[in-house]
Amino acid sequence: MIEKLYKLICLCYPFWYTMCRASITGEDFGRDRYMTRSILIIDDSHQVRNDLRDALEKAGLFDTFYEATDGIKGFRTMLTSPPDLVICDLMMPDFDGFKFLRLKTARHDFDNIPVLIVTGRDNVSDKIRGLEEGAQDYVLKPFNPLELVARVKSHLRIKTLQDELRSVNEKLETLSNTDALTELYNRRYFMNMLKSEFERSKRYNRALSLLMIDIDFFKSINDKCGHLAGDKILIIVSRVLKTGLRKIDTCSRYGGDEFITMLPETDVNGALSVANRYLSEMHEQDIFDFCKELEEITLSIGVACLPDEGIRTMDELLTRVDDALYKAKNGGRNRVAVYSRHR
Ligand code: GH3
Ligand code: MG
Repeated sequence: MIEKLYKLICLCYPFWYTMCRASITGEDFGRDRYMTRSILIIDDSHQVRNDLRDALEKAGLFDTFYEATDGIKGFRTMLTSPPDLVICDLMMPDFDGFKFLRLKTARHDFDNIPVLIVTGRDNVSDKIRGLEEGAQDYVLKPFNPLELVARVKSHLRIKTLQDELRSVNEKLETLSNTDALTELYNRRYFMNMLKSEFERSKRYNRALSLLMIDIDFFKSINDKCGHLAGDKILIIVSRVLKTGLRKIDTCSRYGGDEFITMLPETDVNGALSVANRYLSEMHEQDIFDFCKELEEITLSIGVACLPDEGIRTMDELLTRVDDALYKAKNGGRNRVAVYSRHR
């Protein structure tokens, strides 16, 4: 509940701040931001395109103007240069505004681009249809330039807020999946990824390997060199663990000084080569600068792999990789051990 409230405050803050700033300073909210904006005007009449452009240029709202003479040409322009706003006529000879709206609505990456219809057709059913097909607003020809500019400003203002919301959401999502100290994925994210990879591997009998990695004697590293040095070592280990992995691999901080790497489409030989690379890379790390009492940091690594008929659930796979890690620890540390049913 508290976490939800916190997220809500984080999400609303940019809106609240921008609104308050505008009302306190009397600043024309968003005017500066409009300066690097682009607009696409779709109309078969050269005269109307010019009039629209004139009105908007005078208001200084956009610095790039794209023009198209029908809906399909407009859509093609949008694909190569997505604008901040579209003004679109309804009735055009080859490809009308309704068809344009349908194409645009099918592309979710264009959801944040508002469309303002400017048309001579003053009947209610066309207005309703245009709005239902995805337009945000409606202006009749001959248009009043001041009204047009006011409406465009209003839609740009909403777009700015929506863009800010989207960016805050993306940042929140990244934060909620990331371990703050090491910037690796956190355990929650890892478990979600493992769930789907485990299902895929079981269903299609594909190889899947897990590496559970634990720093040797980390507690005594903290004791000897201090907690800050311990944190730096966690960061160094994380860098080693994620370097050289493929895009489909996932490495995360599992908790404390424990890490886990998932290698889809990788059998035991592939997993062993990654694990041995980890050991030798750790051997190369220079930690003298922040922990003079230590000669080197070593890791113990457990490996468990699918397909394995003895493993039916994801938890069983995690238990096996944990068993393998303990085998590596008990075997003397600074080594790799593979889970085997025949111990
Ligand atoms: P072993 O070789 O058996 O793994 O011994 P160990 O000392 O590494 O194992 P143990 O689990 O006893 O110690 C883990 C330590 O990691 C204890 C805890 O204080 C420390 N630790 C956990 N999280 C952090 C952290 O974020 N920063 C630092 N500096 N230390 C941490
Ligand atoms: Mg440890």
